Amino acid sequence: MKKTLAVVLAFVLLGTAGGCAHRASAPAETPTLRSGAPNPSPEKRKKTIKVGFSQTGAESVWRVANTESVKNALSEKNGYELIYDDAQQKPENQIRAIRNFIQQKVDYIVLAPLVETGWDSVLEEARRAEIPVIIVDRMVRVSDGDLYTAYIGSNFLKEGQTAVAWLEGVLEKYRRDKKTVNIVNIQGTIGSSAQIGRTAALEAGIRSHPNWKLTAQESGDFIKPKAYEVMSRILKKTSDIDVVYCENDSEAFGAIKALQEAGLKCGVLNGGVIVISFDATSEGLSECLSGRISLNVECNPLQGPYVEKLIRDLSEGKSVEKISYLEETWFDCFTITKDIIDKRVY
Ligand code: GZL
Repeated sequence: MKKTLAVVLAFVLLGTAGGCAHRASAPAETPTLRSGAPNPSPEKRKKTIKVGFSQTGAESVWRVANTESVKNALSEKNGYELIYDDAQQKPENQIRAIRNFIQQKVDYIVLAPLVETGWDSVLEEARRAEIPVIIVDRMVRVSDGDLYTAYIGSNFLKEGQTAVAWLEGVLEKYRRDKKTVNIVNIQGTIGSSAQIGRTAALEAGIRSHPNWKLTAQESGDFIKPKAYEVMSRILKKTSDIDVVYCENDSEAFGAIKALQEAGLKCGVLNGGVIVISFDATSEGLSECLSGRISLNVECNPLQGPYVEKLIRDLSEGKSVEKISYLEETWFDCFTITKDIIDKRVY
């Protein structure tokens, strides 16, 4: 059963009255996970739990926040021995790291998979070694769902659908819903769940709006320099662009640099190109406050406490949810405030 975690932490960050935050709806029956739930003090725990954590790399501010969240939760003072591996954006490094964790006889493996495919055999090795695997952030596509014990991350398709619904509304508000809308899609790392979901939502939106045209689509690999290079190349061919749909903040920063160098304004409030982004990092929200980013859909990297709870429950023999999504919200240039940004932790 899929479950959306009502993340109390997010409520604290965003505030409620006057927060102007838009709350992605969580099913009413979703229990609210008490963030900061008291960890059993190590002396109460029989033994230290040894965890191997394979992370994609450090490609974005989001990723650094995600790493810190997991490291802080699986800390020595919380009763864990964490073996961390940075794969430098190479899936083969993640496979090597998982094999290394198995040799070191860890109790649990946490995997943030760079891309969705290619995991069956190494996860089978972990299963044979009877080491539970928890998938975080992006998802794996495997032949046997029992190759991992639990997943906790984001619903990337829903993030993209939020962006498309917002775009429909803003085009109508500015009476641009009947004219041709030229859209550039700067995709994330091809084959990653975040890219697959966010791209799929945009492509579905384009299919359902005959006046929406996909002018260009290319990967910026979730990093600023690549997005800058891609956007600059596209601008050499055309500047008749209405929307740039970037699949994370780092890409949006690169695209905005290129758009400004081409003499184009950014932001619907500035009468310019509508730049859409994902992650809602503090820097990304500052770009929203300036109006250069028109919409920023949150992708919550603060997964550490929920991973720790999963491991704690498993180590106490409790059953756990197979699939859990963190609750996420969105911000736009019309409602973002400095107060909201000041409360963000990443
Ligand atoms: C999303 C995550 C993506 C972020 C990017 O959960 O996988 O990877 O959106 C990051 O910033 O690089």
